[in-house]
Amino acid sequence: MSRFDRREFLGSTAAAAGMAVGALGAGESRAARAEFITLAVGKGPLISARPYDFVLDPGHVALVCIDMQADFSKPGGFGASLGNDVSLIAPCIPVIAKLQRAFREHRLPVIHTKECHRPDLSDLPTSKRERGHLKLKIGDKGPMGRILIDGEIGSDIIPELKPFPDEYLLNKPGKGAFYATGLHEYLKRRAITQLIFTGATTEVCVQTTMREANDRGYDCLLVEDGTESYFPEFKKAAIEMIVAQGGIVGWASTSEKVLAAIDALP
Ligand code: C5J
Repeated sequence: MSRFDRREFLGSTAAAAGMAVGALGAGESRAARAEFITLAVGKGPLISARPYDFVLDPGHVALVCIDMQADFSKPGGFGASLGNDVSLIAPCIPVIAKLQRAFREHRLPVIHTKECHRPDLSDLPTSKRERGHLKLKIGDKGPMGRILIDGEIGSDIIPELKPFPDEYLLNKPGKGAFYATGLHEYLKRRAITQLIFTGATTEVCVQTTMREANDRGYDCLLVEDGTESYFPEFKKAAIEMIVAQGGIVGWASTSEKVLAAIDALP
């Protein structure tokens, strides 16, 4: 999205900015109106981050919690069927819980994703089902129900991070949360332009979704202690890839710094 398109994007969606536009005269050019919107919505507390500070825009930010499902963090699920030590996901759980509390306290949106498939497997490509020659494949019955199938215990978000009834919970058949979902439309309708990322696993679904979001014009920040991988070295590398080259995919910071900025909000 070009700089001008981005302004158009903000201009077309920003509810708060709509009030700002109202302050402009009817004769103002579209470009002037867009510039005014950018200034109007671009202010907020700074999050100390890499590669440089991130300006939090409280009217247009959401917390995104990727795939915090039993299937990825508890024994007997998809993560375990792939041969992973799922206990490695545990450290990010209390961190995400804290961030969720802070966002809810400030009435900021919290979004949850679940990687899962329909019970009839109609949204599961054969390539995904067959990959890895696993003993327990997607759709097979495991100790937490059918692996990675919507409605089964394994595919549920873990109780510690259970979505509130009014929060957006989306099912995604792929690694990225924008593929075959209504996420982009949901965010545009709500004028959300900044995404604070948490979840599992860092270099698969979190990074894929961040890249998809980045290409769609969102400013993305990854909370380093709010995400985990089965491979600590992949987590580290993914974070470096995100912030390299001037933040080619986005920003990275810690929950402490994000919480400090949220706490500074009125
Ligand atoms: C994986 C995910 N690792 N949520 N999914 O297959 O990262």
